[in-house]
Amino acid sequence: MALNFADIVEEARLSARALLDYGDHFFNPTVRLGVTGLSRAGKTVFITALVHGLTRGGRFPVFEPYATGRIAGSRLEPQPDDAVPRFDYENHVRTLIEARGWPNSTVDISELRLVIDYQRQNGADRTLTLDIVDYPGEWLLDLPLLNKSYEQWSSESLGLSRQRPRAKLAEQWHAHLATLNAQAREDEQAALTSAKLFTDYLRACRDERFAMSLLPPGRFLMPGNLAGSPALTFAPLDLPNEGTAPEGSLWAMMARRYEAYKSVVIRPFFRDHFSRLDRQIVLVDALAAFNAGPEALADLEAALAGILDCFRIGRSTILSNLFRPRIDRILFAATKADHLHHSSHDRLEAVLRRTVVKAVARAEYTDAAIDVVALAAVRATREAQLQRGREKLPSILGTPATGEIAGTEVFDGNTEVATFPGDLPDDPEKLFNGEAAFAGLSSAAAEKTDFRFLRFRPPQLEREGPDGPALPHIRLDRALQFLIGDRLQ
Ligand SMILES: Nc1nc2c(ncn2[C@@H]2O[C@H](COP(=O)(O)OP(=O)(O)OP(=O)(O)O)[C@@H](O)[C@H]2O)c(=O)[nH]1
Ligand SMILES: [Mg+2]
Repeated sequence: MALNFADIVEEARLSARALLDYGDHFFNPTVRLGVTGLSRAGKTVFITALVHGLTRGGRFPVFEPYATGRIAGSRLEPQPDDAVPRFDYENHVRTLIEARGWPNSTVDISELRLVIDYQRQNGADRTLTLDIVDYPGEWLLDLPLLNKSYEQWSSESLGLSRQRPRAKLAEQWHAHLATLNAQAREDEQAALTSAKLFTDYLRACRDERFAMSLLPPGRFLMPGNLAGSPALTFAPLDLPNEGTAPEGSLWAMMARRYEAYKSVVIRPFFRDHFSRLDRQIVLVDALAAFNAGPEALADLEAALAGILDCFRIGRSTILSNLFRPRIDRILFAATKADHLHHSSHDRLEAVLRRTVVKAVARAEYTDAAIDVVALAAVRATREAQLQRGREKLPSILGTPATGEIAGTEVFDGNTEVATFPGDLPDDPEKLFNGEAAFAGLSSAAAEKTDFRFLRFRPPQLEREGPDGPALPHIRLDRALQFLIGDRLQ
């Protein structure tokens, strides 16, 4: 690919940054861990539970350096980047443990530095600095746009919006689009209306009934301080297959703004954050897709392929080999596994593995090690057997959050109930066999769906030991072992 001027400037900046980081890492071994996932995937809860476990004596039998007693202690220290908000750890812990509530939604990037004192296997004392970076998965899914022209993006987005169940949600935007002539003079009002209707369509796709994942550009749904700016005031147009945008046309205006989005939003994210990560965990709320239906699961698969593409894109396109992204381990984690009986945990993992394996096969190559886990950063449930007629159903016990509904019952947030959330099939392939594979909210009434996952409150904890209560979890230690176990040898 020929480098343009923007890329060359970018390369110079990246090089300077990489040299600084290199010097730093040399004297002070550091792992920069990216934690990402689409909104509500469980990023904040994951980081809070991980840090709480490491600093306050969690139970991590599968995290080898910890289980064998080689970790002497972990503590928080001021983070290295002054311009990035600090992850609000203390508040999140208080909410989880004292208020038994889930932390509020977070929309920006944030960072936290954890320093781990440990003993090497040969007996020497060392420290490892773990910089944890929490950023929205929506930003990650923007990276592929770096390699796409406005025309390509336009035609792909339109194609997607004509498929089920998106087409129905895109009706208003499509109707407006049909009134536009891309070659006509540029028109601010047309751009504004188009961008608004396009954003409404993206928002409708994200609704829990549909739970679509692949919705770039990410900032359209979380604009932050860019709300209303031209870099966010564009939308796809129905364009001819050939030709270029006439000067002064609506087409040219949209294309210009699309390019502005790349330089104002995507490139800085790539340079300042993504390119500096060493390890990555991608949190996936597969249960939201099961709730919604087979189309949501197919969409999730496409989004995971898109995410893998990002890691490959980082390597193969922008800039020289020397300063390309250095992520060498990627963990895909299905979160909230505590909504399922343990007999289904391996099956949840199998579903995610099936999804990721296909995506890996499609990505031309990534030289990072990839693994998959089903986990619950905070386990909000216990297990029980429900007797229904002669059948014993593997169920879970928990306190549904205030206002959660099951059938005709509305929960008050204090009553513990046993529920049967639905069984995952032995063979994950069965879930992917087309539209009729299972019934979800996108096509069936709530009482007719195959899966129903209630939202539970965080667990009631017993106080124990000098460090206070440990948060129960599922397989969080396995995630830790894969993500940093090798750096603590
Ligand atoms: N039972 C259970 N629920 C969880 C767990 N992790 C997350 N949740 C639920 O998922 C919701 C979202 O979790 P967050 O950690 O806030 O997700 P996030 O990815 O940070 O979301 P945004 O900040 O909105 O992007 C929480 O409010 C909980 O309801 C878990 O381990 N167990
Ligand atoms: Mg969050």
